[in-house]
Amino acid sequence: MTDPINRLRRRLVAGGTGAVAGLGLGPLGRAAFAQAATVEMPFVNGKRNLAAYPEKRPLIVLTSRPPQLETPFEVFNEGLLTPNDAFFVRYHNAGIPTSIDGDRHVVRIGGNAVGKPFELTVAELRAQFKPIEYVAVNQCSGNGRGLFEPRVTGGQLGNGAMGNARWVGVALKDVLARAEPKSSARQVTFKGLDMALFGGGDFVKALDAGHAMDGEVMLAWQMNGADIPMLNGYPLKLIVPGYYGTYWVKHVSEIQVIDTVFDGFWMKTAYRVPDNECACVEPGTVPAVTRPIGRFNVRSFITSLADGAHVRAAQTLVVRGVAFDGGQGIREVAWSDDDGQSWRSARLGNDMGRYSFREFSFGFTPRKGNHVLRVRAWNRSGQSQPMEALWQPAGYMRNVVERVKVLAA
Ligand SMILES: Nc1nc2c(c(=O)[nH]1)N[C@H]1C(S)=C(S)[C@@H](COP(=O)(O)O)O[C@H]1N2
Ligand SMILES: [Mo]
Repeated sequence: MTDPINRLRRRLVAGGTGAVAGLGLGPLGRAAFAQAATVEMPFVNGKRNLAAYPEKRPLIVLTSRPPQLETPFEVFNEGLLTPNDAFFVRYHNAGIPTSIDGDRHVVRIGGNAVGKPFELTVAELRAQFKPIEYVAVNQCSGNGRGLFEPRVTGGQLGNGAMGNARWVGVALKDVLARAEPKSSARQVTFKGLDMALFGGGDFVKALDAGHAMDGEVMLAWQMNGADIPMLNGYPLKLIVPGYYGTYWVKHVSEIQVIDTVFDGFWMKTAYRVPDNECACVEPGTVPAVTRPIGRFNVRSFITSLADGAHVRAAQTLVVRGVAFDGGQGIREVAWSDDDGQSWRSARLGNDMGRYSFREFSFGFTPRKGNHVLRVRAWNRSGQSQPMEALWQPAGYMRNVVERVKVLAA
């Protein structure tokens, strides 16, 4: 990983062979890449290759250009923080950066609603502002999209388009303050280094000005104690805790404070949900009115048992999992071994903050035969998960109470 000439210079594609031959491809990664292992996702047309991209262990490949990689679900049982080399990757446009000088990378701050536009390097950003730190889940709006019935178009993902990490950076509010925002400021837009090569427009996202300046939205350079991996947004990534990953702009290079509501494609047309309480519509129909997607709803997953697991009868098993929501924090997790007819409380683990995965566990002593385990979480404002999946045409915000079938013998 270390380049003797320039410590922070990262390259994605090394050499001219055309192969994905980046630095940091460990021996495990190289082997798996050569073998082209596959996995079967739990839906029709779910066969996927596993491949190790630079700085990544073998991950589930949804598309290779641009890379869209999903985390194999068993990784979430390794610990509450998702390792950087297993964290999912999502891009929209094929023109992704392959070489960035992390210290000299420049961020421009301007727009028609600031008094003093300026620019600075990431090295200056690190030196001149007070660092902040917290743990937060990043989750793609389409996490679990492949599981919708009826099926919807878009990336057919399982539930591995999420991850939990410790982020270090500076409060966006502090950086914007230096540009002297005017009282006319309505929104703040964010653009990264990646480019649209085939139409669709560069990926630009916007937050309301008040949200952008809430003191929590962060410009981060560190993820789980290390530089952010290239594919996850090196050297600077916008962290919008509690909000879907679409706002977590990678390789941030341009920030604009504007006096209008931004109407670029990725806000006005894409990443919108039905504008109602459930963000859902009758399956097969189209919403009349939409709004930009916002905070996560409540989710919970068993991580220690895969669907279809075989276990020992009459022996107590400690079942573990994770729950999270859009930032209220998890108050309770209940579990059922009879497909949701009766429920008991699970134990909650350490609280790593209201934006983090919250661990839960419970003891389960199965009788011989088949069982359907389900877990359901509530957040501190009493919001929970639906027993049957809510539906919307874009396949966003899936948060049904999951089922894990277990056979005890
Ligand atoms: N520059 C840039 N940032 C981006 C995107 C992108 O296409 N380009 N995709 C967004 C979406 S939809 C998601 S889900 C997250 C995924 O973050 P990750 O790739 O680090 O996991 O990045 C977001 N930030
Ligand atoms: Mo996403």
